[in-house]
Amino acid sequence: MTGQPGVAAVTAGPGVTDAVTAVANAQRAQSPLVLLGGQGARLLGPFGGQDRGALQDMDHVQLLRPITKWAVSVPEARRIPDYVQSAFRVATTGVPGPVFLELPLEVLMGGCRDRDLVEYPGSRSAARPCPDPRAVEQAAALLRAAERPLLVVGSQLRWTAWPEALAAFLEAAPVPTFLNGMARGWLPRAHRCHFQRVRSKALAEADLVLLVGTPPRLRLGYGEKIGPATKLVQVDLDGAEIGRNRTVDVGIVADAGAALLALRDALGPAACERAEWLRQVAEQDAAAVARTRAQAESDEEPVNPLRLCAEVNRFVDAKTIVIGDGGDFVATAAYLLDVEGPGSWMDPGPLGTLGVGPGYALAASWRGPTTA
Ligand SMILES: Cc1ncc(C[n+]2csc(CCOP(=O)(O)OP(=O)(O)O)c2C)c(N)n1
Repeated sequence: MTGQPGVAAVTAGPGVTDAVTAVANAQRAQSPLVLLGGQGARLLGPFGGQDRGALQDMDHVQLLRPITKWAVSVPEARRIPDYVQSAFRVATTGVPGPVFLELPLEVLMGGCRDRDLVEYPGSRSAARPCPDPRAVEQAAALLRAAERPLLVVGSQLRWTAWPEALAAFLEAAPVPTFLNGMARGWLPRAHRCHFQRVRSKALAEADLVLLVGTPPRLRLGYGEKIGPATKLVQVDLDGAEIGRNRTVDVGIVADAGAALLALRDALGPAACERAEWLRQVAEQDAAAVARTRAQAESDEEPVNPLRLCAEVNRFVDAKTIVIGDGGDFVATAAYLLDVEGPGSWMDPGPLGTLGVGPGYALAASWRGPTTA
């Protein structure tokens, strides 16, 4: 909610195992999280010792390693600041994600002299990965040549240092745009380029797709919803994601906002207005809304989910944070609710964990200044 890493502290053994689903959810959602876990005494003594059957003793690091960017046991008290700094650096650098720090009993209780503490001021850089200019030029050339370009922006936009980039890009290149995941709400519903209903049809009809901060996975039919002859420009924070599931014509490794601004600048005054194509998608979207109008106004019982969402939507404004927790219902709500602003939409994410709602609601109630 704040744009800063979440922090949780849990007891050894069952505390750590109870946190596993949440950590896995954060990993798939690319959310920064620092999990601090207890651990019994590693050294022989009155509190036991490693592998001697102490209460709550288990190998946490091995359990957490596949679902974190980094899982480690802090070896000595004087290095706690050093490891905590590294935990935050790893959680927030590149693709954000969860980190696990185990703190064994003697590390927590042993203490050390202040002058022995190891720490490094300035241990994190706020710099964001910016795109390779050659790739930007290639993408701009494709965009200039395209007759039916389409923009799909996903969750990585949440972490951009340039929150104004999406609107700025669309000023220069007003192309039909669909938002998913944590990018929902970043354009007002009434924005002339913003559509919600006909993504699959638009993907099939476009001759160029700009996929920004969202991989071609399940929601995009693993790339198959994009027509076979369609050109694809993919922007991702993680270069290893580019080309997954579908051939890519240009790959750009970068912060989503930085890439959009660089593309806008590369387009220059040769604006990419495609009025006829924009009108076509707008008409299809309006027709899709009209097709569901009867359900959105239906009095049937049990209540139609579209009707429920239409009623809830009357209470959604720029201050509302909507939390979707469920299966099909989340998809219905995503179609119908006019959320507005960064962080105004939260859903279970790619791991699809039911039950995230109460935790998300707690976070939403503590919402601090939004940094993105
Ligand atoms: C913790 C967890 N348990 C089980 C599932 C599997 N699952 C996915 S959707 C679903 C049904 C959800 O029903 P509901 O919350 O009523 O939402 P609906 O799909 O009916 O809108 C289940 C059990 C899951 N994703 N997460």
